[in-house]
Amino acid sequence: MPVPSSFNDVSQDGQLRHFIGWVWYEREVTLPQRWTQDPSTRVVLRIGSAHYYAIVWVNGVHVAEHEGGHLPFEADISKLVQSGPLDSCRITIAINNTLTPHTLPPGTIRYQNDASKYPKGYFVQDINFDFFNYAGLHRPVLLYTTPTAYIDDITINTDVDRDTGLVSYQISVQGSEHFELEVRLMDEDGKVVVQGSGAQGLLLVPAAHLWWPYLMHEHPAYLYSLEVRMTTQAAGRPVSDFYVLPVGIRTVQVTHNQFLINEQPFYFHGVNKHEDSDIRGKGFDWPLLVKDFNLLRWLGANSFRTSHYPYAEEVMQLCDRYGIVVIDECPGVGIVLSQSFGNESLQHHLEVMEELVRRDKNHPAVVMWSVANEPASNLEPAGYYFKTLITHTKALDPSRPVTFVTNSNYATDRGVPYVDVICVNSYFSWYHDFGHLEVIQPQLQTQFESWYKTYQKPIIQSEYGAETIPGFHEDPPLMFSEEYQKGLLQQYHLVLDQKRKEYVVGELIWNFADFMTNQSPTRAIGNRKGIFTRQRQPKSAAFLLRDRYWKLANETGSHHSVPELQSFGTRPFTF
Ligand code: BDP
Repeated sequence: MPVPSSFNDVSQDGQLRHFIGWVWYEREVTLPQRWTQDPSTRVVLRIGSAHYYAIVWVNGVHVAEHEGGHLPFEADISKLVQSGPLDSCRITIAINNTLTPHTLPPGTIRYQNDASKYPKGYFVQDINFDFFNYAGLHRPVLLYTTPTAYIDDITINTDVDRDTGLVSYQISVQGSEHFELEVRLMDEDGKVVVQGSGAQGLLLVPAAHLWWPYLMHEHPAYLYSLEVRMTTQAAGRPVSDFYVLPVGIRTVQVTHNQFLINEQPFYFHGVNKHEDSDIRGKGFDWPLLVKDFNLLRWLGANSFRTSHYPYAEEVMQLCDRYGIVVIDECPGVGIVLSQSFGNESLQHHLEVMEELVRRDKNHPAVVMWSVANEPASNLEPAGYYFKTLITHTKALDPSRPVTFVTNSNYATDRGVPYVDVICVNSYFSWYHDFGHLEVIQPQLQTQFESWYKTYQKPIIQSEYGAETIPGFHEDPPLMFSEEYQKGLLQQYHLVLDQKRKEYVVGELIWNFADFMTNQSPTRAIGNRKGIFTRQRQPKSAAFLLRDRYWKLANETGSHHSVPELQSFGTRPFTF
């Protein structure tokens, strides 16, 4: 089985596509002698994402267990590979993709016991989310080394005082009590602009270049490099570890009706995405990723939400580099069963937020955390659940606003009192009053006004859209045609154009591209609400949205003409 990839779509075996249970990956690798014979080398096995529950052995010895896909985990395997007679190392990973009411996302295994209808032992995996439950090793599995005394973590926070950038840092070192830390911040030309020392400190950057979103500034996404050098002694020998972290200096604030980046109002005009493509499913793929970024640029999108789970770290790195603003969502999607609001689920959800914040806290592109999508937030236990979850997330990262995405009624939602920005999904004239584009304007106005009157918080239209089969044309528009998708978007835009002058701070289309789902009578081979097909070709609505986004960019940011050059090629990709 290729890695990284979902296992579901690479074979001709229908049973494997729908398989639920344990799958096993195994690979034998030969390690360099330096790794196996030098006890001052620490050897680490890192798994980028294993969906869903993973147990890992090295040379038959249990080294790690991890619950949850979409986030990395590691095991220190130095002792194992340094004690054996061999330079080889057998890595075995067992993965189980079963979802239960206490996993994230939750699911239920339903046994079909009626022997007159189903074979013996028949069961299905029920889920309450609308994407295919791809599984396997979705991201790279890596072996890497550090010295036994090493830089374990760095936390950066940035602020701005007039034209001075403030970069505070905190560095944690493992494996040594006595060490020295030197810190240098370099600009994009490689010039050292400020230096520091010690495990924590504040760097003052005179005449700082701020990190600006794409289309908001003529030089967006300015990144400094923080170089951290740790030196210490081990067994009488000098040891050093060195780490370079891109740093964007920017601020984020939320008022009662604005989302501010560097104290300027920011309007999200972007997309919701999925990690999804033909054959590889949710498997990480560089060409696909770069293509998607080129499409974002073509579209004039300045943002996206990582619906409905954390995306690969490489995605976040490109967002930093190109100024694409991110609402970073955890896999809290489809929390609708009352059992999923209990302590066991909450505890796991808190841990997932810890893992997510630890992984993504230093990305300037990440401006807000989303702890869930469309939970049953009207249920009684949802109040305590979201209060605890959001308070915890704010304690982990006091520098960013927190939200979750709701589709509940404004009058009964028990989670929204705790969010900083209200994110609302609605599907007027699609799931309700289907076929009636004329109801969109009054219904959307009522939606925005009700939420704002109740909470006086800024609002993002975090999803809206229509299923569209490319090549279906109907005028007057009929559902599923390209004209209907365009018509629906235009009706939403009329209201958004009024309300963005007041308190609506963003619009994110559902969805960037068509994506795979479970089979159902309402899904014609997956969800077709993409403005691009699954193969990343535009439907008519993509051109409509492109005109709109470039106009919005010109109104709210610096001036741009729709680029002739439709790719990020003006700045070379170097990794
Ligand atoms: C929303 C969900 C999203 C779905 C979308 C749809 O947040 O995951 O794919 O509806 O039905 O409710 O297309």
